[in-house]
Amino acid sequence: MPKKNEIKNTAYNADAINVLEGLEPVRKRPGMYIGTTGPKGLHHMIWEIVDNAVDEVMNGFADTVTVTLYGDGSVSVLDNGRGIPVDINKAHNKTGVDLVFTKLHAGGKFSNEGYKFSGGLHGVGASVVNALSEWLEVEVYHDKKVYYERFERVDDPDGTIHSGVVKIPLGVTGKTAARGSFVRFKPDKDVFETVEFDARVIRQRIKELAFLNKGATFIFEDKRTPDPETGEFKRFEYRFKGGLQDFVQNLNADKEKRSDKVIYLEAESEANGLTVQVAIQYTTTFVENIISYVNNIPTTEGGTHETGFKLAFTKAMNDFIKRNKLMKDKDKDLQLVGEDYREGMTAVINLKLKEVQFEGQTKTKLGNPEVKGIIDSLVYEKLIAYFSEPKNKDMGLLIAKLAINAGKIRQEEKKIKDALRNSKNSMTGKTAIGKLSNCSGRDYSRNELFIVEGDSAGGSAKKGRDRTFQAVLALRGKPLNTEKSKKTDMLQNAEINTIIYALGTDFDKDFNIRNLKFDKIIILADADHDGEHIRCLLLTFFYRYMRPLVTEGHVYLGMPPLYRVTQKGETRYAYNDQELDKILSEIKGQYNLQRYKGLGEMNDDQLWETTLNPKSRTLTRVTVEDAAEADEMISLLMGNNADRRKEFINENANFNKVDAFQAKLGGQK
Ligand code: 1YM
Repeated sequence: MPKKNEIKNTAYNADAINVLEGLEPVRKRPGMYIGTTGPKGLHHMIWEIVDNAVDEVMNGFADTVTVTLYGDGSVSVLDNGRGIPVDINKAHNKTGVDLVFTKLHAGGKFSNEGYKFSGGLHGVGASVVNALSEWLEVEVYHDKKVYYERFERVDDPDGTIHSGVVKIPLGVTGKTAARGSFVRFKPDKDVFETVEFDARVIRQRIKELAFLNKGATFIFEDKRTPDPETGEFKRFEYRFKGGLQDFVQNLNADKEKRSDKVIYLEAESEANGLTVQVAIQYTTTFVENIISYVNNIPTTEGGTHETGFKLAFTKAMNDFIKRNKLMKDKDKDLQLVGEDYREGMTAVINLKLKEVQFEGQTKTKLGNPEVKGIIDSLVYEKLIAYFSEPKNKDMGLLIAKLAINAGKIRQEEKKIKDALRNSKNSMTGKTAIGKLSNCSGRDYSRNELFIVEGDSAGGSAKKGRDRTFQAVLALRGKPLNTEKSKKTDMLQNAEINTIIYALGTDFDKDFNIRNLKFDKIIILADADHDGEHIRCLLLTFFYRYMRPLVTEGHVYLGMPPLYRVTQKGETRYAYNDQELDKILSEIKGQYNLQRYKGLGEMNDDQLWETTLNPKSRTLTRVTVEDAAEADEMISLLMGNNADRRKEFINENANFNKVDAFQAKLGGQK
């Protein structure tokens, strides 16, 4: 409890005390409110405020949202909506602003009138952001006036910390013609592991929000450090008139298209007040890429909306094929299945829903059971209408042709697979085992598989490992680029085949994580361009064909050191240049410095000590975002669109993904 005299404005005393009581639990257990105090939680702070601004956009009151990073570690969000209410709410005897920023679970908005959809993964709201900030300022532009309020963290002499305390109560500070809300805050460095915002993460999300909210403008400004050459700050402005259609085209930008046409449909269920938008385009890849959102939140684990969509699509296409008699007599045994229609499909689904239930490992799976049937019938109806328009018939014919082809290949693959399974000297049997140096233990929850670049590093790893739980697979060359390959080729590629066999899970639609024989799959590649390429190819494979491995956190990047410093029999390793500088500044006298150009230069003891031994090594867990990024990079590097590649490199001049990837490898010790 605060001492009364510490709060300057007596009129606000009562409120302030309430506030302190209200926000205390958040500071005590930040993880409960934002999931983690790591980088993800830090960025979550921004998204909580952005959510409120985007709600204004979704409900038609605002059309511009700006996120700005500042040199003092603070960040602001601005919208041009109605403005957070500044009048007193009678029930609570507080202003709207105070309620929003000081009342926990102020999930119940002022009024439900005109309020439709809301995002917010945790729905914890702006008060949590306030509680976890050193300070937070709000400006509301309303009725030609600027309203301002400031909250701050207060430290008692006895060390007790109160955050989110009203420092300057809400009052009018000026005039304005604008309307909207502006929130600026500085995350508390005592709460978060890091308070460094990642511009790439923010820019990516801002762009995504622009795709999902068609016509609205989303701006990201990084005012932390000016460009050394131009002296200007980086600023990105996104506005997509085509919304989801632009999104799909952007996803496929570096891929070869079956047709430039994008199928787009939009439907609304009056009864449930639910709306759904879908955009679909076909590429020449052999994979299905469905991305879905609910109220602007990515549903990475899918859910009932995706299921409903797939059901509808399969039914509509089955109807189309029947109605147009597209199945030849000789194909009469061919039973097309849903996957046949989705090979090469890129689709984005955006659902707006009032009462959302998230479930799954990472709470990114839509659970609402009623949604499946609603989406199924809404989308089915729209698709039937779409394909019956004469101008869209070509699209239906194209998809039918692709699906029939895919169905035939599926049958063929099954034959090859069965044959491989049954044949004794196949890659799935002895040969595969020969390439894999398996571990002896059978505790799958402890076992680790190292996929190692090159034979010589592979050899060291085989010698250096603890063979009771560590298996090693040495890659000869580069693994196959699985994005451009047919599944039959993949099955016949030794590297890929061995990985599939070693993991025990099978792949693609037959993938089953319950058969996984390793808890960790650790990619060990050099910190150079080749190594980067290998990492990307493997991640692309896992992302495309064994995604749960990634989403459930089984895939890791090992991190070998770059330098070895020895002095008088004592050895130290440096994983990046800064670390090397630090070590060298600490030691006096003669020393010996070795720079590892690759994993292959390490002997088995050194490899064990630095990279294999769970007690001393450093691993980086691969996130879905990392893997998706790798996938995007592969598309780009492999793609034949030189202009796009150039554009990409320009766009990413300061956020270079390759660099970022490498920085990540070198930076996390
Ligand atoms: C920079 C962040 O928070 N904008 C924002 C928030 C609200 C409103 C408008 C708003 C909502 C409603 C009515 C309503 C919020 N108001 C509340 C609460 N941008 C930002 N813009 N009038 C204005 O939902 O009915 C919570 S958020 F609860 F006070 F109404």
